[in-house]
Amino acid sequence: MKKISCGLILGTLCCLPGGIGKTTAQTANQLTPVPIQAVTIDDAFWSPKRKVWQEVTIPDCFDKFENDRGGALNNFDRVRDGKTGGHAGPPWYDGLIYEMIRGSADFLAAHPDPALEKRIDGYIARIAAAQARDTNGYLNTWTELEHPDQRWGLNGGNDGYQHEMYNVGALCEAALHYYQATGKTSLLQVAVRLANFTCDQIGPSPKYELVTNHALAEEAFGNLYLFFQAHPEIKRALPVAVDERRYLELAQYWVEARGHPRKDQKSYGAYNQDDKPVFEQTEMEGHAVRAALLCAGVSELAGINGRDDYHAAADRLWANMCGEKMYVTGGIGATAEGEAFGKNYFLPNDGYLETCGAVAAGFFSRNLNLLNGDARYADALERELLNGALAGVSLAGNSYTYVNPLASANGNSRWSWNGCPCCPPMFLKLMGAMPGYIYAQDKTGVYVNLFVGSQAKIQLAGQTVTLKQTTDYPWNGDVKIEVRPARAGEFDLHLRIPGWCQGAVSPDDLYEASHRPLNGTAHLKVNGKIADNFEIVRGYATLHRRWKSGDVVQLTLDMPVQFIKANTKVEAGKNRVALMRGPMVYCFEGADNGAAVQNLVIPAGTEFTPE
Ligand code: FUB
Ligand code: ZN
Repeated sequence: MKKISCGLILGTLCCLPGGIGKTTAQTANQLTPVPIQAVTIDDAFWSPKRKVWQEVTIPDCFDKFENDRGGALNNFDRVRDGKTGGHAGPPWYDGLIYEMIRGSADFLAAHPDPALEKRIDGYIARIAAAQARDTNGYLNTWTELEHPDQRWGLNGGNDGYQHEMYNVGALCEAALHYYQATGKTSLLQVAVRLANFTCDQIGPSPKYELVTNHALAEEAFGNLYLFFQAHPEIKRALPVAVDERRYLELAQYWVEARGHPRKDQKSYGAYNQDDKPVFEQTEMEGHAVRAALLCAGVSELAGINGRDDYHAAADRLWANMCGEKMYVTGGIGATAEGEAFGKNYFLPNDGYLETCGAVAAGFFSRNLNLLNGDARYADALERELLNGALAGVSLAGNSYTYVNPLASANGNSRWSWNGCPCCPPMFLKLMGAMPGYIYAQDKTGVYVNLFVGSQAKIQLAGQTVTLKQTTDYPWNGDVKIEVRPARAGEFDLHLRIPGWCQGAVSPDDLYEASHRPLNGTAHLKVNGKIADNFEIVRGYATLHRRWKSGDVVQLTLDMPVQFIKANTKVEAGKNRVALMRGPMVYCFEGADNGAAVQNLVIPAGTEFTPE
């Protein structure tokens, strides 16, 4: 291996983060996603799983929601019919149905399924009928059925429990994703009516001064703004007025009013990331899902408003989450009490680690990857996709986890359904969205963030560039990318070099220091020849050349079995190692190891071989 200065290596990669910056509309290095609609997945690892999730998991969850405690969909019918009382499930059941629709919509976008689409259309008709009861478009079935005089938690209500803004946000996301999958605006109309009413009611005085009780709507309203900015024709075609700037203003209010006194709402303290202004927060605290979704929103909004205070808060909180409060699996939220983050480095092996936490952390990392154009955030996303979140659903696709401790001796196992079935919809949101996370782009190049067998058609520099990726990842590290521009042209191809495959890291980098530097290496060839003219920029091997159709890039990521040690400040990690190969964290199961699994000792010098 021949090293030269500034992290540039010939033949074999050894990456140092940092590098050349480019300026885009809002933030230097900002990337744009390549959407699901432009990507087709054909992959030995992911395709069979995605088939199970679409054909088994989605119907299984909808069936269970329909039948649980009187039925989540019946709540809408009861509102439509003017009934009172009898709400089934918790107040966030509306939101979970909307999340199911969002996740399903992304699967539909990749693989059309008329029966599933018809089923969702039926649900949308019931949701719209419930909304039609209220002249202002207000919709939150729990409040309407149980406490109609306590909207938004006012008049002695409990907004922390009612989840109204969470539900509104989930509705907006569902509507956008369903429109993008089907071209139908039925749910978008419902969402816009409720978003408009929310903007009428909530914000700086004289409106009700209320922040979200459970973050989610921050990012959703940011996305609603972006969508209508990009689609004025849809705005004009809707039978309801749209002023998208109001959605952005309210999303920003929800971020900026936290940690400040509000006339209509008591502070939720650290549990709801409300003890300090967001721009002064230095640690991820409180309910892990809420915290990570809030940060997903802050990072999304930073990409829209270009503001340094948003950007710095997102970067800082991510560094704390990944450097001091995250497990090797990507799990977050160590303590059952409050489903919350513990103190820095408090990472017991039987920690709580809700599936929703892994998903939310994945969304946060993904947004920072786009904001910063840096591969480390895609590493973190991949950690969730392949470990923290993936554990949440059985191979058969119809049983689920809520908590995912590293070690369990108490028969912790998957359930068929749960009193709070929040995790399966969150799982489907992440896995549904995954095809849109594989590639990204900026004005001059394409980024390969995930190694997934796939084909993408990307609009770049005035032409269509097709990339075809072939790989058996994560079981082996060979990735082949065929580059097919419509006509020969110059652009950059950026390939993520995963952190576990980087030979050198800076010891004072929090994230790297806690995810121990690994010694795997990566190798790169173009058209069969070892590449010697690339740079490592923000964790990507960047190839700049004049590409012609049929050019082939081969990336080989070594995958030795690695012993991972926790940061020495993690008490529970002392004298322990985790085993990883490539991006996968391995688990010893009682089924294979009997009682010995509680105290397995790996003799010095043990060599592992993959099987
Ligand atoms: O509050 C709604 C969901 O219930 C949260 O996201 C989960 O953590 C669970 O508390
Ligand atoms: Zn959950």
